Amino acid sequence: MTLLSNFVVAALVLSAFALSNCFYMNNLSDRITKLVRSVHAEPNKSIAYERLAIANPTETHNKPSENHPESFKETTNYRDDKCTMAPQSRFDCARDRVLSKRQCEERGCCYAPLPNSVGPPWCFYPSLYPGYKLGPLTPSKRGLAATLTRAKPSYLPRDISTLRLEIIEETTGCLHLILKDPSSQRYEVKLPADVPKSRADNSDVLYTTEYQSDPFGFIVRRKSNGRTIINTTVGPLLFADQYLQLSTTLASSLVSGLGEHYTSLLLDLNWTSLTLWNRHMAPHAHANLYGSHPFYIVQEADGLAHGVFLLNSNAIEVTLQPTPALTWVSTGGILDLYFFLGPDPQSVIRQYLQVIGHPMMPPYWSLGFHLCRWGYTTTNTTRKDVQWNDLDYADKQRIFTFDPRRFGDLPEMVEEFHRRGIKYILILDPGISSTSPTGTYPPFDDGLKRDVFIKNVTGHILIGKVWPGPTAFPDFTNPETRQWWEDCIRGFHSKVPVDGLWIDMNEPANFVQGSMEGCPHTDLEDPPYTPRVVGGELNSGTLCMSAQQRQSTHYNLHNMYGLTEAYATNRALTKVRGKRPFVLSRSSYSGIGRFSGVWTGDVRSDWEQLRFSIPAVLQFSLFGVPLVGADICGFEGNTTEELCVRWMQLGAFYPFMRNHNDNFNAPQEPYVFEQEAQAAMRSALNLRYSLLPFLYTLFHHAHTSADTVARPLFMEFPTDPNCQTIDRQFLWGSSLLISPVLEQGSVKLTAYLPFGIWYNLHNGQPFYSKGQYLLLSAPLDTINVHVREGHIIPQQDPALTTTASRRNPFFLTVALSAGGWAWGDLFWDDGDSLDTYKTQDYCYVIFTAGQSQVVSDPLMLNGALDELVLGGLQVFGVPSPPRYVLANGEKVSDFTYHSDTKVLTVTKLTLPMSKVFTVQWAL
Ligand code: MIG
Repeated sequence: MTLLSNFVVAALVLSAFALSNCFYMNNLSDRITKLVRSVHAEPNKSIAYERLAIANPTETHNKPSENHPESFKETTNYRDDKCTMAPQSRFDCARDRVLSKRQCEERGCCYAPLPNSVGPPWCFYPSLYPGYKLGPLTPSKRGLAATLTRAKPSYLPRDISTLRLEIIEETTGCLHLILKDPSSQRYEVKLPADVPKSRADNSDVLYTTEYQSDPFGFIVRRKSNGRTIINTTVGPLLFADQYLQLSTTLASSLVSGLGEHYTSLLLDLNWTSLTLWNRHMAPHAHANLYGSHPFYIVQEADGLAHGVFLLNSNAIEVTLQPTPALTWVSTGGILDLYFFLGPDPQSVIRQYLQVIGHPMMPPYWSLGFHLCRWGYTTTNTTRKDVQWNDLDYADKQRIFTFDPRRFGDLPEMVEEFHRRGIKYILILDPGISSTSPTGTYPPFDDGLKRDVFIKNVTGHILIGKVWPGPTAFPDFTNPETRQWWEDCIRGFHSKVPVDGLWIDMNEPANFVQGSMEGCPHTDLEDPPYTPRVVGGELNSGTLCMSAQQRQSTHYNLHNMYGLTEAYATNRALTKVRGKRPFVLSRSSYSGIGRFSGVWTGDVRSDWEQLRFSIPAVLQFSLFGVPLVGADICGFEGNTTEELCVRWMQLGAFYPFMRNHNDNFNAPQEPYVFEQEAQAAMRSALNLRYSLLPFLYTLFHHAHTSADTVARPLFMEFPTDPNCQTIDRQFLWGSSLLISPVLEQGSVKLTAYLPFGIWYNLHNGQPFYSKGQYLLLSAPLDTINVHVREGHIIPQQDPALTTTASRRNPFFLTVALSAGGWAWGDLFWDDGDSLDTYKTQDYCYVIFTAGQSQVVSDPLMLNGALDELVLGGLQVFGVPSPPRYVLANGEKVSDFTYHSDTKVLTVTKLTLPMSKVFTVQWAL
């Protein structure tokens, strides 16, 4: 089938990280007063804990609270009194190891066995477990600061008894709190490339803060309604060299984030734990996977939301309990916490992305259909169809080479692709073969000379083992490495002009534990506490923790390996090609969306993995990585025809759409299936291609305003309780609702339609929903897509490639609201140039419908749209047959009206897109 044998291509631009609404604090003393005041506010409502301190250090402590006389009762039976909290409110005092009753009590903790060994801990902290004491809060460079001291060290090795607390009001919605060791230079995360700094604005902050002085704890409330967002006084703050711990209550049980894991959109709070430690591991439950995103978002009761980001790249384990509450444990670094007050879910994500960076603008062609597999063993097989090559191309599996026999004409093949408007991408693994005879493999020789590889603790290059055999690993935190990487890419590109790069195995994955020589026995390899990780040890499946990188040890930097490689690759491609880069990474860390898309790794070809690919994609949306998708039809194992059809249908709505298959598996390219299946796949592809202008516009908004592309329903309908949990359906932007079949044998599905009119995109059939579930029919050739009333979707007639599609006439799908109104927009540029938003080389057109007409309003018109026309439109919800239709004032004859569906269709228009146009219908 020809459609599939062609890829995508197109035209223009990447732009700048134009962060909206940046604020700097303009009047620090005002701010400080406000902060201290907020601490004093509402004394009667203040926290019900002993020794509640307010920020003013002269304030007397121990003032009984009228509301909670209980908490101040002096009692001789200290232990018992402090151990009586409900089991679900216990915080584990023995999470680092199993403790006997005696050992538990030696820690000063409570011991109270329960019938079950799973669930609430038996050894738990008493209330007011001794900890740090807060000193006076004083103005600092950026906000307020204080010293925390503890009288006695905690039970942890190398406890740090003095901490510095810093509190910064970054913006009205973002509070930043840092806890670190003032006396030593501990590792702190540096995100590659600066994120434009936020500035505080003048309006009032959305939060109030309160501090408990002894033991130190803090509370963050939502100012508008007093709701507690964070309360860390429920458990101790622990801060030792290799163990940092902080507990907090949660405002509700509706928590999402903390990826990358194989979970539903809402996390399970029933005494579960999630480890963030990048690992080469096929997606399955209870395992740390490829990426780490220490960020969560909580849906509050009334549709408001907040988020929390712990900027820390060490191994992190998060424990969730039904209290509801959460405990962060990190094995190093500092506690660098951001609180985002929203107040709505999309604002939370915007605030998070102000800290980690907005996503890149992808090239237009990268939104087309990608076809790939491991096992296209020659250029001849690749030529059949594909646009990607896996490891097969490389000579002895070494990157930056190609096999002279099987891939000898790779350069010609790529040229040929380019002539046909097809793009070409290939895989790069970071491991650099270290055993080729000197002089035969420049990437290694040159890398040695330039000192770009990660070293072991004795200062020699660390050698691990990956596909090519023994390999060295580039240290992308070193600027020289990034230059060397760019040089390698430039050299290879001069022979094989790849259009994008696929960076795999960058957790980094290693087939031996640590290194070929093992690892030294140190506290880094075997810390006092190892979070629950696949393989049991931090260095399983990766490098030694003691390995040396420019910025720090691998122990601290491990989770950032993929991010730093993505940064280097993005930068290199930009320089080498001078066009908008496309990078796809497996491993990820907060902020990677600025440089790269992500795929969800080695999913199995089965129905469960199909279903869980939706929450996986949606979570990456929350993490600022909108360009994401799962391997369509599944990677591991053989697919079935039905599964592959359903997966192509859902995959047509992954922001990143790629069919990819494991080596030796049965083929799953669309053309291998029966006619009926092919037809279903073709129609899904046509649908996606017709929607590319809309999808591209959504990416523009993600890039410039940190909007989400694939969007959870709760984000768009936060006050609808039915939307809180939905992760079998999702939206594109705010207007397209996608309801795929996720079960074998099903030809219908129950889908939720939020309140309002939803039009079936295929035929305009309206459904007036009260906010209800509906049984939708979904034969094998159908994916249900609904357009939300009040929206206009810009589309184009689909063609075989994105390049060809982009030249076709546009058409508009106009979904009228009950009152007859609708709105939509289009961002358009050449699809491939750098920074078009910054350089203003783009077009931006707004479409409005109302009073029986659709009008375009081109707000920005720089190139690109010049030759293009509006070829037609379909208007959903036109109450009665129009007597005539006028385009720019002239009568048109090519229109039809269906009275059963109330759809008006106008065709054969040729209205220039670069001019204002009007289409009217007379009722
Ligand atoms: O050890 O390059 O997730 O997409 O096809 C497997 C071969 C290495 C893992 C990737 C997969 C890719 C495969 N790679």
